[in-house]
Amino acid sequence: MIDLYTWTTPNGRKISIMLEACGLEYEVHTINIGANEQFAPEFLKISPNNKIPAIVDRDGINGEPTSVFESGAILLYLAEKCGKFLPSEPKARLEVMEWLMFQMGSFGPYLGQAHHFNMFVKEPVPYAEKRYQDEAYRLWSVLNTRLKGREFIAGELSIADFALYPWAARFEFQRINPDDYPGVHAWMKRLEAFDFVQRGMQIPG
Ligand SMILES: N[C@@H](CCC(=O)N[C@@H](CS)C(=O)NCC(=O)O)C(=O)O
Repeated sequence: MIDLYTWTTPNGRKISIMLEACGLEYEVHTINIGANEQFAPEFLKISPNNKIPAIVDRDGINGEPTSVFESGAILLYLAEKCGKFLPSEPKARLEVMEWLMFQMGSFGPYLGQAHHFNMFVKEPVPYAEKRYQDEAYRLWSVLNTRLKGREFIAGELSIADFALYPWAARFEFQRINPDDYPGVHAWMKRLEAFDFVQRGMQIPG
């Protein structure tokens, strides 16, 4: 059994999609980041950077409870645990790692800033709005180029797809029209067709 600490955001949904795809049993614990629950001392013990997602695998390393924070680390941990969605062949594995890190370092942090300055800021900040909007267009173009003629981001369906999809799915916050990025749009539809992706995207309900 895995305890999943999460909220209704793309980073949380990467992990619920992965848990659903692996068919692992898990219990959802909501951490309402709007109510500052991420700063509770009990949560900081498993997620020292006060962010969701985090997991505790009750039957983890050496059969002992194992906590993991940072969504990229969690995806890698779960891929190793369930033996799926991360190839062992070195070249294929490297490609998955590259696109997973692209998500962790760019197609997430910068899009998160676009969400903030487009949707949640109290006073508009035109410089920041433009900076992150331009970066959103650029990042979607990078993803679009990569996905042209490919079914998934790196060979077979992988944790890199699960990391990228929930961020792409928030395209409205990024003022993106997916029709302008046909490679990404077709890939999103492919991902959306998986029932485990649909279930993962509903967590927490
Ligand atoms: N690099 C982290 C980022 C996680 C993250 O930014 N989580 C946000 C929600 S999507 C959060 O918990 N924010 C609460 C806060 O910053 O106080 C990861 O990928 O796990």
